[in-house]
Amino acid sequence: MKTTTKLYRHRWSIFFFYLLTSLYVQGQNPVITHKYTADPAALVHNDSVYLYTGHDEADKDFHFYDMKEWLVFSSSDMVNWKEHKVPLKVKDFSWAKADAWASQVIERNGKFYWYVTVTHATVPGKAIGVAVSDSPTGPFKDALGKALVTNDMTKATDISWDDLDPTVFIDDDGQAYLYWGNTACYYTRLKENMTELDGPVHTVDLPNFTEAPWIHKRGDWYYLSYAYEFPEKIAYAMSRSITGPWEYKGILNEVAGNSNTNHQSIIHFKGKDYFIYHNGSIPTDGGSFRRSVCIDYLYYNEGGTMKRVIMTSEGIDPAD
Ligand code: FUB
Repeated sequence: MKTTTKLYRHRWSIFFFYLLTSLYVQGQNPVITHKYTADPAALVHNDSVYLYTGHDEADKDFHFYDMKEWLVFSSSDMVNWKEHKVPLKVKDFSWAKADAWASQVIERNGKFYWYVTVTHATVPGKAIGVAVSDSPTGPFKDALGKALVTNDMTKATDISWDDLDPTVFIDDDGQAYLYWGNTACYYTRLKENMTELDGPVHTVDLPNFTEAPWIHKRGDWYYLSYAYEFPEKIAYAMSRSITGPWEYKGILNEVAGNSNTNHQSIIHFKGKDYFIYHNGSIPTDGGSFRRSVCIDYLYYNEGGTMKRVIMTSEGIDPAD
């Protein structure tokens, strides 16, 4: 074969190799790299996933949280994420003074309710607020003009930061529940309007509960996952009822590299299950106060228990 023909074929093979590799989109962890993102809460709505996060803005020499706003990203495959305009800030709550900490959005009757942690301006300690929007990407506005939960309403611990990390779940009969807490895990019912508590505040007894409760349901099982010990692992309990009794099932995820918090969100999307969390793995300044959201697969055992999550750098393939 002539040398020119060989060269010609060689060039075409290189061209096809690059074409094929560029068509194959692979995920990566962390999934967002241009900003530090923390405390993921994912919502599946109309064939898309909306990923709500906090925004870590601490300087690398500042060793605590600096969080003033929340962010929202959307995706139809969980690999390619579109960032939307900043949908909510601490300053949107006139009664709050700081700390856009962990949150969750849920949809009811075409409205999107965003339950957030902030520091209250006048009642000492953390508080839970709720914002509302007609769209999953906002704009959101304070739904109440005051806090939904303040530190003086809960008495299971003496600390002032036990009213944080809200998670919301609507049961099959339409009853909504709010879970939250730090060192004590609290829950109560919400009224149908989603902006008023409906009855007393209860506690759930869970081994080494730190914070970050997340409720999800699969089949007939309810799951309550949560941050366990400190530095945090994620553990979980299962129940046949949203109000318990909860049976502790063990560790679901190990300490997430280079971050003392882990904060999980669990969803089912397009036939697969996902474990969404944060770590401090962005080189070289990532860490406990400069965190980044990651996504890995979640698998169940027969009988409904969950397999230990394997955290990866590669992340997931595009969902289809
Ligand atoms: O992001 C601030 C706090 O760190 C959250 O509220 C906790 O869940 C932990 O991730």
